Amino acid sequence: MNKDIATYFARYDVPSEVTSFVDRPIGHHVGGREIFTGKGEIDLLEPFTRSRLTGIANGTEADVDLAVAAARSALNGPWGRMPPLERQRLMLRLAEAMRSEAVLLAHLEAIDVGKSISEAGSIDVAGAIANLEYFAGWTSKIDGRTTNAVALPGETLTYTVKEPVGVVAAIIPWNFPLQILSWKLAAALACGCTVICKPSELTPLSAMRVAQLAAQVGFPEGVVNVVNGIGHVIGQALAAHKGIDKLSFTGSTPVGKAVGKTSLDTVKRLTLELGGKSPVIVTAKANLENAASAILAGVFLNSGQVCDAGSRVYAHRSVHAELLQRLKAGAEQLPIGAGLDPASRITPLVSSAHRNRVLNHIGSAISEGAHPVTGEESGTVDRDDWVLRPTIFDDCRDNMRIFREEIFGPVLGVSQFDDMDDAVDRANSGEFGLAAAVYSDNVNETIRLSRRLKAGNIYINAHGLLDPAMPFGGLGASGFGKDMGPEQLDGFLATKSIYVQIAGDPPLDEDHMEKAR
Ligand code: TXE
Repeated sequence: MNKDIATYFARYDVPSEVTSFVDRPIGHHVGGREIFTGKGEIDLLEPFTRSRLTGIANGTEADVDLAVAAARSALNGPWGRMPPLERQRLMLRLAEAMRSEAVLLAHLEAIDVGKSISEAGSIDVAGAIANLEYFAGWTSKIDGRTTNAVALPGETLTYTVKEPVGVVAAIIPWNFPLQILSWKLAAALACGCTVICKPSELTPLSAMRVAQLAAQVGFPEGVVNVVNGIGHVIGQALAAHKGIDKLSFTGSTPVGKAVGKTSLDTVKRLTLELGGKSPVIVTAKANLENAASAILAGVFLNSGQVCDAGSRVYAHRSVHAELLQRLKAGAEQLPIGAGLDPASRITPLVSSAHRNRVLNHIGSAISEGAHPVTGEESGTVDRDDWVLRPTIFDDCRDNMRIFREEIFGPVLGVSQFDDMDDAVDRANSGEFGLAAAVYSDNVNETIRLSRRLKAGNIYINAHGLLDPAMPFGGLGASGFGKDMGPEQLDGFLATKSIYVQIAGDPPLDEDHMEKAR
């Protein structure tokens, strides 16, 4: 093991099972076991030390073919024939296995993404388990319907059945690898599909562990597969593959569009959960103490690497100054440090390239005339690490990049408004529609605003709440289709309409037809 990693692990008493999990090459998980194929290895870096953690298999199209064959044969074999209640039991067993390995999984997220281990445990691991448990309950409740035909002559029986859509590819981003994996995996398994996951090449560890646990608790081989490798190789191969029936993607809007176009060539079902630039309206009637702390949590969680981050605040002129002062004070108190330090809230960004991308956005905000309030105010840092301090700009205008583009880092923009209609128009401007938040103690005002804001998820006096029973997904350039909630199930099901003509039915005579008219 690399010396820097060993020292880092020793400083935070990292359990031996974590060390043994990463102190070896990481392959793919196909057909119920780990395989080491592909073109060599990709270096996996730990974001706090910026040192090599391990190497992961650099998969090729041939590995995707292997995974598709394994997933198809499981679908046509034991998994396809398994009664729903048995599927439910397996899913619950997987959730239980994850619960008993919660410490390992939280460590894997913290060293892979660089995120706070406290958040990894309370949000990522807990959320992934809850999601599996919720969807396990759905396995036994997926029904078609019997309908009365309304225009057919004679006597018929008409009904629908819901079948698994087939082999599902899940392309997962690096910000919440375990949780977003669970969003796709749980619903797909509940519907009886088989799954090929492609984690981000930056963060493959937790997906590999979940696939191993699935094999250990008894999932038939080929039901849960993981193929590792570079996004534009493995992701594109999955999107183009004829043997895949459905693709569920979470990631950036440009890559989502490319993946979507490719997957249409083989007419796949598609879900796209893409970027956002979520507005936050703070009205004159807001409780500012609550608003400031929820806004800070909503934008600086996971060091700002959150798709529904509330990153552009519109504050009513009467509350703007006090809100800004509270945001500044709160941001400056957020503990900065290593992901493995349980006290840290702001931790390194996922990669050097991403840190530079975020810094570039900060530089643009400055050159476009936004007013720096706190954080990386100069737009340049002379440190080599990948940590950026929570940064706030005031006087942002809607045409600035900071108010138009997803930054995906610890950067918050603030602006003022006088007129509510104007605030709503400004909040609704832009291409995205993932989330929006409203802060007000006036219930009528919050309901009215929730109706007028264009976003898939609306938060009132809070930000970023997620529940397995609630669908998550966006409008506009934020994508389409839902993760979680019963709404997600349809994305993994094919509906078949069955018509039965009941034999011996006398043909309708003219008299009959006349009466019917
Ligand atoms: O995302 P990508 P990146 C946004 C965020 C961030 C920016 C860039 O703004 O700054 O995207 O991040 C796989 N065909 N979000 O470049 O590339 C990739 O391996 C098929 C928002 O890391 O979209 C990974 O598994 N797949 C977002 C996944 O796509 C491809 C979360 C997402 O990576 C591919 C992540 C290709 N050509 C980034 N290229 C959110 N909304 O949650 C890459 N991938």
